[in-house]
Amino acid sequence: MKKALITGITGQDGSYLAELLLSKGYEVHGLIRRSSTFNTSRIDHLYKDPHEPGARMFLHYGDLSDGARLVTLLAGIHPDEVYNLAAQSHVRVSFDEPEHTGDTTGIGSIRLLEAVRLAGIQCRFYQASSSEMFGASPPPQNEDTLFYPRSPYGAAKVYSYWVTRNYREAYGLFAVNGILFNHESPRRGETFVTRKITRSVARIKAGLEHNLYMGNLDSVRDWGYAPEYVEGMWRMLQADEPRDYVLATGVPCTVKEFLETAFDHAGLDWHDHVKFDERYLRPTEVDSLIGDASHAESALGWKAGVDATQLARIMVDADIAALECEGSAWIDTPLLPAWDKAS
Ligand code: NAP
Ligand code: F7E
Repeated sequence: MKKALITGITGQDGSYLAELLLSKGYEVHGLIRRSSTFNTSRIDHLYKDPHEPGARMFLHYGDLSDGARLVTLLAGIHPDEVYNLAAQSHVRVSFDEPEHTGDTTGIGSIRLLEAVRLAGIQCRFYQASSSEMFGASPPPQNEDTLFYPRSPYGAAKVYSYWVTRNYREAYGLFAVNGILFNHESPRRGETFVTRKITRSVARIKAGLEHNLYMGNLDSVRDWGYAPEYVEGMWRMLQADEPRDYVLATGVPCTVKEFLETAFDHAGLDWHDHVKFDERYLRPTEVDSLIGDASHAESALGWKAGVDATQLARIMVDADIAALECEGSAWIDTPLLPAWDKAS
């Protein structure tokens, strides 16, 4: 049985990747942060008491800021594959917390790579690189496009990209960068724009809210469906040679177009509900990200199947269903926590 370690297992991608690897017969180990409330809601459905026979998912406390812990974990688990998905992943928040973002999204990766080296294990390593690294470089972007990050988050990801390549070249580690364009799902964090929109559509439809406050509606993104992207991550680690790959749909969509599709799908007109709030603008914006994933298609046989229009409908349906299921306890909670004004 193959063993995998996933950092960021409690996040959107970590939860789908854990599902995929369990379905393929892996033993899955996940790094989770200690928090004062439960933070495992995305993976609770996968969890079995480890005392029971057949349990194949094991969670370990740890943090990318704690290098010694990473060494002891790797030495204890001896994984065949390590997926480094943990990060402070919110671009707007990275302007508020640039040092923390550098420490986790950037230096965290070299702590993990160094832990692999110090633990002396043979494993394959996946680094969650991002289209945000391309920043101001014009589209279409592929593996050869110059990096021009436009945020502390993008800059931290560029650092992680290069140390991953360096460990491949310096130590012969099978280490790859998946350069993933935006990918979303009903499990997307509530402060990323797609989920913010679809969650709000559900609440407006239910009569719980009237207005949605947004920033820049003109930026162009290439939005795909997260479950398909974790399949691409896995394929990168099964390849014969370590290589970096872009995963994207190649289909551009503005924030405004996503809004329009999501509101239309619920029979609403976004013009009646969407208001501008400058606090959602970023000091520097990434105007246009449109990926060219042809290398992933030819070498890995990976191709995105769901585009932004289908995605918006999937997410609106899921948020409407969640609202109907969860009843009044959930309905009474505000759209965003009162302290979360940045995203
Ligand atoms: P996400 O939902 O924000 O999940 C981030 C995960 O990292 C969570 O499990 C979080 O734990 C964990 N984490 C944060 N700081 C940590 C730390 N210091 N130590 C250990 N764990 C920590 O992100 P995602 O959308 O799944 O994305 C996965 C990865 O891909 C991230 O590295 C992201 O930057 C990158 N990426 C994402 C996209 C996208 O469109 N989704 C595109 C390109 C690249 P808690 O649950 O405790 O907060
Ligand atoms: O913003 C605009 C905003 O926060 C998308 C992360 O997964 O993908 C993600 O980063 C666009 C931006 O994602 C609001 O200005 C307008 O142009 O959903 P987002 P992101 O910044 O593209 C990359 C690939 C990653 O790697 C990251 O980890 O939407 N926008 N109004 C808004 N964005 C937010 N969040 N909230 C608004 O109200």
